[in-house]
Amino acid sequence: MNVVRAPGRVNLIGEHIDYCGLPVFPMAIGRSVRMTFQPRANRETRLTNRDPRFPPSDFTLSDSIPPAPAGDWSNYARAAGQTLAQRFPDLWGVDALVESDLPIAAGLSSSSALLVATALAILHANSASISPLELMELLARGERYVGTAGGGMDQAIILGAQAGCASRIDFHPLRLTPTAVPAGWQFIVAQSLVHAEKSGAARQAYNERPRQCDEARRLVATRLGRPDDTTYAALLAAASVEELLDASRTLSAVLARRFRHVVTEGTRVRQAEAAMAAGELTAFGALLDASHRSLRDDYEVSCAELDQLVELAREAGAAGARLTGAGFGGSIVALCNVDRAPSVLAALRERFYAPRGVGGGDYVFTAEPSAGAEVS
Ligand code: NG1
Repeated sequence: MNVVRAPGRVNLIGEHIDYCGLPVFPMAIGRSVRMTFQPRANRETRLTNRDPRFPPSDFTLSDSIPPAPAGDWSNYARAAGQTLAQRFPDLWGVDALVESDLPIAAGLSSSSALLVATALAILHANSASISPLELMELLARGERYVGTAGGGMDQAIILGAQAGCASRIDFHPLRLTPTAVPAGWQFIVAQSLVHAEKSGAARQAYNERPRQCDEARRLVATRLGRPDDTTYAALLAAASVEELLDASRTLSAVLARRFRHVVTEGTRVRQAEAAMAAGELTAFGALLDASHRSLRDDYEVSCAELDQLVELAREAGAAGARLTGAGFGGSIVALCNVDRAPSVLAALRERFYAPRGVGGGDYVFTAEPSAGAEVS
């Protein structure tokens, strides 16, 4: 028997810009998906889950695995199986038992953690090897099997995180650059209790955003007389943020807002990485706040519960807070000095969870920068 542990992640800053090819700045957290597995001598894969909400599921590894009905948990494992079978033709399957202490649909990437865990179990069981960067890219494309048009952040950080660090992830080409999280900093995650089910209702709203960003980029590039700039990175290299925002005035109001989020969030990622390296907690917190406002007002992916949590965290002494992950529900991440963490946690329990009758629940917790996935 072997065990693979694939952590969840909290994105610190750089939200909804990975699919625009711009750098993001997440860290892996201590909570994870654990998969105990053993090889089979045929192409079947049989999954069971300790959580009774997720019934057993079987599939045959092939380069075209039929999906289970939309929303079925096994689709993330099927995505991993199909993706690997396309890359390695003769893989055998595994018997696997899944356990997790990662909340579901909470913006902490439980789904990508399951996908990564399945992929590592199948690779290990077959003694198949592949470079980490190739696997990250393969699995980022592979997760689109479930119907979301996501970027590559989650698979990259789940596989490539370093303990004690957040990582800047650059795309095209993919690379990870770690920065140590200062000892006195404490990140806190608080769930909004609104499920952000990307395989369900949030999918359409999520997928609409990459399309809008693409259209906005194309129109601005044309307007600037640079129709061959086919990426945000090229546009940002060619013009200042001010020039880009000026050129975006001709867009529809919605596209101009989406565009403004992408280019300003890109700037905040660089500033946040520098603030962390310099140990400037107040500056990092202010960037979290600015990111939240941008996601709420320009990108329109927040909701009343997330906004309230962000406010409460700040009132309780956090240096800053923002929604994290795709939004539409899910969680916030707040940053505070480690001494302040108990009072921020207590304030959120008392003022957000207790009035909803779940004050004693496990909905708010500290997030420690953790290592990426591993097989033991
Ligand atoms: P979550 O929070 O797991 O729904 C999604 C995308 C990311 C990124 C974020 C928003 C997937 C697997 N993940 O994350 O690539 O775009 O939204 O920043 O689609």
